[in-house]
Amino acid sequence: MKQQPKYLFPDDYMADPSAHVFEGRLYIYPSHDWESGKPENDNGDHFDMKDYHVFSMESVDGEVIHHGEILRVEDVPWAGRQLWDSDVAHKNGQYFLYFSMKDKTDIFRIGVAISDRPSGPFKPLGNPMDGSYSIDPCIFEDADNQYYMYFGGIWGGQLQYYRNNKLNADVNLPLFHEQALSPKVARLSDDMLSMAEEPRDVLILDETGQPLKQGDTERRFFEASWMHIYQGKYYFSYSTGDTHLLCYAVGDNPYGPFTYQGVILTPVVGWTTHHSIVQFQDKWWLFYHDCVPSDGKTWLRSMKVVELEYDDNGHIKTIEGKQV
Ligand code: FUB
Repeated sequence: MKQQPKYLFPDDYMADPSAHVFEGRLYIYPSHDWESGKPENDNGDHFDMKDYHVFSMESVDGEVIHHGEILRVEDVPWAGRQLWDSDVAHKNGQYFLYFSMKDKTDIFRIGVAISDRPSGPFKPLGNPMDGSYSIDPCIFEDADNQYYMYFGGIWGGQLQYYRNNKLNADVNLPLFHEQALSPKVARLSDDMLSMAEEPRDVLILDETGQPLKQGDTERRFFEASWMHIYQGKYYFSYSTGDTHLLCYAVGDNPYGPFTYQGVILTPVVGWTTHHSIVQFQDKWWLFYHDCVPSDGKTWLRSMKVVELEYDDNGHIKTIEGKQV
């Protein structure tokens, strides 16, 4: 029988869950929401998170183990504020936590922290990754054991202030009829600590092969990149932000281009929507969050899981975000 949505950790507010199978267990790396009292605005100041925690499960039906705190703002030498979405990758017995945080000048960068266990704690490097910017790192290991980092987010995620990977005081969001801003992807170096190449645009195309436009707000990229492979195809999924949808696009390789396919999750209760997709014990799972337990406070989100299904053509069946 299909698994219904369930909350994973009712004791505290956790969001942006990145799920991976490590050492035969399912590990979840969320953001840790709390009531900071910061005003709500389009820069996302109300998402003022100051630490990360990690969770694991032996099975999706089983007990959720809380392994505790794994990294705090004050542990990071270059820290400014706001620990936003993170992800973890495993290579050669080491675990690498990639995290979004503003530096001391209030610019979002991507940091790396290392542990020899998936449950942490993680020790941060002294500086953010060279050339990193914006938010929401997703680390994808391809079948040939190369690792790729997808990242980016507009509005509070600051992606609109960059062109050709450079901060540019003269730019902002494209106009309605112009090509949408693309998320970014770069292959990682062998030691996992830097990008082995300049970040490239992840192009998302419509059904005629044209890049999506900025005004196509129900399909264009906003934030929350995720990548998985299903039946040999590369599924790039993301949030449309201000239209509150989780969508996906399919391509033939990790760089794309990707052709838009449809909606994975309709709007949840709350402003943001953010997810990960993982295969575990012969089923596919969507990890996500909503704000039902906090009565709709968008900065106090709770992580959930629901089974994700494909049809015979490899299309993801749309899930209703507001089901209980
Ligand atoms: O949790 C802070 C930010 O909210 C994430 O980085 C975004 O993707 C959105 O979920």
